[in-house]
Amino acid sequence: METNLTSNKSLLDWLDEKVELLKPSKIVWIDGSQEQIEALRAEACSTGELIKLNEELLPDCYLHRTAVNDVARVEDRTLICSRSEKDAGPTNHWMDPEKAYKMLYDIAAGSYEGRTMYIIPYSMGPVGSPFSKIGIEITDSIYVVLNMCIMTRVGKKVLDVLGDSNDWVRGMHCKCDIDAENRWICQFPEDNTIISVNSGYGGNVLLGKKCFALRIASYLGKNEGWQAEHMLILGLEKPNGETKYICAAFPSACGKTNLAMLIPPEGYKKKGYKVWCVGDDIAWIRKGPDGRLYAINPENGFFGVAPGTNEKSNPNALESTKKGTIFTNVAHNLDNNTVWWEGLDKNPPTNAVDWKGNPWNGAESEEKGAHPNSRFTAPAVNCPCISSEFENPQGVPISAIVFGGRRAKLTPLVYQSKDWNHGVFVGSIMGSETTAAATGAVGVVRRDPMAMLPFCGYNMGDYWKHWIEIGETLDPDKAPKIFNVNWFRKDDEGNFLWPGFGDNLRVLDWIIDRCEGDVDAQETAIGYLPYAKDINLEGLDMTEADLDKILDVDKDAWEEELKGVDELYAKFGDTLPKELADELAKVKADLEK
Ligand code: OXD
Ligand code: MN
Repeated sequence: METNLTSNKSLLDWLDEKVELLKPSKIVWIDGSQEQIEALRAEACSTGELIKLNEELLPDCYLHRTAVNDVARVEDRTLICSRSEKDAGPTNHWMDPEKAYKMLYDIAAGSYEGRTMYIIPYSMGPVGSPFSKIGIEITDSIYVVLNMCIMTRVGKKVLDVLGDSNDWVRGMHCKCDIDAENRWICQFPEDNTIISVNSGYGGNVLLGKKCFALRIASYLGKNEGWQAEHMLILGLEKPNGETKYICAAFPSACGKTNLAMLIPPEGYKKKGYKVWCVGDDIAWIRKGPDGRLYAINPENGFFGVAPGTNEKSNPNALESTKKGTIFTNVAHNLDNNTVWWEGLDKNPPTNAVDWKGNPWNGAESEEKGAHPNSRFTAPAVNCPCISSEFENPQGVPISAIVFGGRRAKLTPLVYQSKDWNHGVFVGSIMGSETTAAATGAVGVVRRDPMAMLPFCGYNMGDYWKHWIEIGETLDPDKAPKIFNVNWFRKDDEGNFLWPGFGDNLRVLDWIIDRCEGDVDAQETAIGYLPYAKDINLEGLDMTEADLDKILDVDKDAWEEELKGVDELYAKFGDTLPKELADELAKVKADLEK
């Protein structure tokens, strides 16, 4: 065994067990040094696991292709293995932990033979911050190591902070044979443990991200009095230099990265508005000494959806991918050794290789060059609008929490909840059309409470209760105000009714004005809606009458929608918090008025 980087007994004992089980031919501790990263990149290129891209155009950037059967999260094979099935709740897939360990150990046994076991010590959150948590991931994939080195803070410094503590999340990843029939992503919240087998797709194997920072962390947060949420964090700087922070939860592939890095429309830019990105996917939130809620982004990079990212939709994300980035399942332009994806520009390469590894001519082919869920893994420091508070160990104070989904009909552009508990209700009834980020049908509406459906590590009824209890500890004047947005309303011909992207700042502007008490709103059964005159349309080819079309509350359609909520709530039985049942009854009664 290579020299240990720590003398932590709980860790060394755990590693001994895993070596015995997995039988690696070699063991490598990831120390976080640039030399080690370089050596691993070179090794991965020599085996074809990575392709080095054009050093002048894309310095330190690489391309990777996953197996064709392994391109997204697999929700039906993602299990919460709590001792009691009820603790996983009706919206998670559950397996008895004893049975799950046996199944997984049988699959994993001997699977590192002839391979190297990499030991990755990583911190979610700035190393040593009171918000942060430590994990150890073992893996037989260099791709995983190099992605973790971008997405998290990695290396010896993490072990130094860990010291002798037993408070760390155990993560075991085994590629095995990438066999879809034996693919499992298992969380054992009561054991601080994650086991992932037979996958090489980021969301299933970068264990710091969904598995730890959401599933395990949501459970830790419930027990320790804080929250782990599927939320971006952005700072909106006003012309007077003041910055207000907003957390926003949208389901996967619904534009969190775009909103987090938004470029203000011309008129706003001229006045001095700026948007600063603290995080694009995950927020850990806890009460600060002044009684307000503070959030950190536990990640250190962006694992963003490539298709649709371009100079117009998200120049900051595009810029973030220009160095030190790993691209996964995009098209490879052989003429200049760069990458391409649908929606990057109007000039697909003609001499290229598609995401499956086949020759591809973008001018002629009917097939896509990049997979719809192809990704870039980019260091956060590359982002031109990264917030000065990104590394702040105390986090940033939150003024507003925003929920949202992808809904062609029904949900207005924006509305505000009436108070905290009503806001929790608004989050709990979120529905969104499904995307390519998970396997399964795309474009069907499903209920996705707080965008946490695939990520809540325990019973969602208890999770809602936790939200309500957090609210009870907050002085209402200091609690963030809660909103819902929908950028995706369409007319009957399928055209979007709101321009989206940078123009979403117009809605954020209204949200902050509401938080400051600077603007009135109309009270409706579902919440407070803006008056059309209060959304700034300057520079847009849109009238107040156009806006009114997406600031409506259609009573019949909402009554239909609430039937879906009845069905969702009914699944929870006695774990449904009474407060939410009351909120639902109130909205129904108000719709009748
Ligand atoms: C993601 C996801 O990768 O939500 O962030 O799937
Ligand atoms: Mn996500």
